[in-house]
Formats: sequence, C-alpha cells, structure tokens
Amino acid sequence: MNRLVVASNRVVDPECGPGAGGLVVSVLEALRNREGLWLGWNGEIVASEEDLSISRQNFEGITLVVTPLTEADYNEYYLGFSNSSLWPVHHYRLDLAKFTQESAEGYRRVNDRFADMLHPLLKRTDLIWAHDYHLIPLGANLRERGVNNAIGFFLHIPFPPPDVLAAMPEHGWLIDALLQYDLVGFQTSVDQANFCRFVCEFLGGKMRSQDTLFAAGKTLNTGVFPVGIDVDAFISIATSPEAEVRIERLYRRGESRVNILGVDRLDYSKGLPDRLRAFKRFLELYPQHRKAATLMQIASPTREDVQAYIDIRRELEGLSGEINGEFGDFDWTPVRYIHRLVSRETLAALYRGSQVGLVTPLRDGMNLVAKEYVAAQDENDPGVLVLSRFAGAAEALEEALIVNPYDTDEVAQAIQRAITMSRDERMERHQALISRIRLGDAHSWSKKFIHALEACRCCTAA
Ligand code: GDG
Repeated sequence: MNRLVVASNRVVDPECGPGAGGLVVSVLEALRNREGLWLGWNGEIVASEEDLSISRQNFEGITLVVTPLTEADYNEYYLGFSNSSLWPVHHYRLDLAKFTQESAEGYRRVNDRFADMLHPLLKRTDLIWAHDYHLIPLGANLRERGVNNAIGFFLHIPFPPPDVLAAMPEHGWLIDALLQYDLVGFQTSVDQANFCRFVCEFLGGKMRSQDTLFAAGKTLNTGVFPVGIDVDAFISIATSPEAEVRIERLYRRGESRVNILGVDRLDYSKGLPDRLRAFKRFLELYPQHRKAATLMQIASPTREDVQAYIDIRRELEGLSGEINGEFGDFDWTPVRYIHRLVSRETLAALYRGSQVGLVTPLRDGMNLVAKEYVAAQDENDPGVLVLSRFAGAAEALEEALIVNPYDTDEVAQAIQRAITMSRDERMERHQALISRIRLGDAHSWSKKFIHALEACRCCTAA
C-alpha cells in the first residue's frame, strides 16, 4: 500500500481525540492506515524567517511535520490572500475581496516553503493529498521540483462561476496550478461544473468524460466527494447520559418553549444577519409564538483580525439587540446570541434539544453543522432541519426543508412549517436524512478520494 502524505494549512493536534471533528478523525484514520505523513502550520507565529524551524513528531504511526508562520506570512498568506482574497471570491463575494501584491507574494512564499519542506521527505510511490484554498499551488510547486507522484487536491469551499473567478486578479496562475494535479476534488457537482466550465471556456480545455478534462497538454481527473461527519461518534456524544443532563440545564426542558438553533463560525458566508431578519419576520407573521420561540445562535469567533469579520460581528450584535428590544419581555429573550467557542458535548446537546436546526448560509462548500444536527436527533421525536439551497449539503439532503436564505418570508414560513410538522412526517424525513448522511460519512469520504487518486496512476507498491 502506498504511503499517504497530507498537506493542509493547519495540522491539528491529534491528541484532541474524540473532541476533534469528523474531518480530522477521517484524515487521521487514513494516515494511520498508511503510516502517513501530515505537513502544515502548527498555529504558532514567530517574528521573522530566522526564527522559523521545522519540528517532527510521531503520533500513532503518523509523522507530523509542522512549522510556524512568520508575522508577515500570517498577515499576507493567511489573513491576506487566503482569507481576504480567495475566501470571499470563492463565496461569490467580490464586493468583500481585497487584493494586494504583498499578499499574493506572501501566499506564493508560504506555498514555496511548504514544497521545500515536503520535497526531501517524499518517497517515489507516495500518494500526496493537498487540502483547500490555502495550498492551491502546492502541487505545481512540487512538480517544479521534479515530483512525479500522484498528487490530488480537495477544495473544501465552493468553486465560483467562471465570470466571478475571472474578475479576480491572479486567477490565471492559480488555475494553471490546479491543472498540475492528477485529481481535483469538489464538494458538489455545481463546483465541479464551474471549474470545468472555466477550463473549457477560458483555456480551451475539452471534456473527455463527465469527470475527465483535457487541458494544457494533459489529462486532469475531477470528482465530487462530499465531506461527511463521523455519524456514530456524534450520535454517541448526543445520546450519552451527560447529554441528557446538559439538555435539561441548557433548555430547562419543563417549560413549553420552541428552541430554534443556529451554529456557525461568525463568517459572512453563513448568512447570519439574513437569518436574524427571517426570525424577526417569523415573530411578526406568527405572533402566537412570541414568548415561546427562542433563536439560540452560537457564533464562534473566527479570523477576528479581518475587517469584514469585525463588520459582520457588529451587524449581528446590532440586529440581535434590535429584535430583543422590540419583541423581548421580562420573561422572554427572543435571540440568545453566544459569541464563544462551546464544547462539542454542549453543541451535541443543543442540537438534540432544539426543534429546528436553522442552517442558512448564503454560500457554503458543504456545511457539516447540517449533518451534525440530523445525527444528534432523537429518532422517535426528531427536530427539523431548515437548510439553505446554497449549502453544498443541500445537494444530497433533499428531505430537509430547503430554503432560499435571501428570501426572508420563505425562511420565516419554513420555521413555522418545521414547528408545526407532524411527528410522523418529522420521523420520515429524519430517517431518510440519516441514511443519506451515513452513506456519505467521513470515513467513506477519505477512502473514496484516496481510491480515486490511486486510480489516476498505476501506483506501484512501496
Ligand atoms: C469549511 C467549509 C465545509 C462550529 N462552532 C463550534 C464548533 N463548530 C464546528 C461545527 C462543525 C464545524 O465547526 C464547522 O464546519 P462547517 O462545515 O459548518 O463550516 P466551516 O468551518 O466553514 O468549514 C464548509 C467544511 O470546511 C468541511 O469541508 O463543510 O463548507 O466552509 O463541525 O460543529 N465546534 C465547537 N464549538 C463551536 O462553538 N466545538
């Protein structure tokens, strides 16, 4: 079996065990099965390049190779090009995108450094898997260093329509870099189609089959690999006796309340202001739920050094204050807004104790919260998932109440429909959803990608 080498922006501390998300667990599992190597940033920041060092650690047969970033790298590569240029463009938000030469150079510099670190560690038969928008050029950088291994890339975020991407300075060399991979994986067929359209319309590429392109003198394989969760691990957290105690404490179950829940990183792609406006509309349209319905919104802090994230936080705090001021009463707070990272155990209890899971991003690669919400439900009395049609998860999760997150009235009506849905219908929908989530769980996701990467080349055993 060929060794697996994974490169991602962050290497997560593997000792966080069951607290880690399904994605990390699935990558670790794949690495463990293949005595793999994982390379990336350790989350630390040092003053300058002279302070950089590489450290190696072994964990359950996996080699972790990590390095800090310099302050300039952090500002230019991470906050700059990755999160202020690529992230907004890929989420169709050209209006929020910022471009500077320094940030593009910082992005190239860090990708070059990662390639320099990885190159001497590679064996001829390694399968190499690069993750996400931070590392688009890594494969091409390795090719420049003479690496001829099978190299795959998986994009966790959406791929925008050709005209949106074409408006981004620097897009040309990024697409050229993607063409250097053997396999480029996407979350949904829409993302895959956007990429293929770009290559065909702008670069004269030709489709050879649904998943195969011919461009720049070579064949490129593409595929759809929807990311999943570790379903059983999540169910066991949500159904533990401790979870029951937590639900009692968090929701004071005895009271007849309607709990509506949102869980997101505080990111403008997640549609939080629109969600709050829809909840306000719901209170206006269905006054019978006043004093009973509460929207609990967990908005965990993220990228707080980027202006767009400071702005969205202000907007959200303003809106929740406005709704609470207008509708709230001495014994009822309509919006409970929590700007803090909460434990995975608390999250699972919140999911299980709420009648409605409100997942309404304006654009999202997949959205694992939607899948976690379904997995956490009591199968005999499940809550209802209200899901944006613009989340990647909507491509498979047809039995959710699918909504347009920009349509305030439609979301308000969906909340009402969820609350008043019969138990039979809720159970039927839940059963269908949980089967779909099981079918595409985190374990099968990494297996399918690696299998497809192996199939791209005839990899001889090490
Ligand atoms: C990117 C893509 C794609 C959230 N708040 C807390 C917390 N979370 C956990 C959730 C979930 C994860 O973070 C968020 O995953 P999402 O998929 O919803 O979104 P992104 O972070 O934007 O992830 C996305 C994903 O990559 C995977 O490919 O699905 O589209 O944008 O697991 O539970 N966890 C804890 N406390 C919190 O407060 N413990």
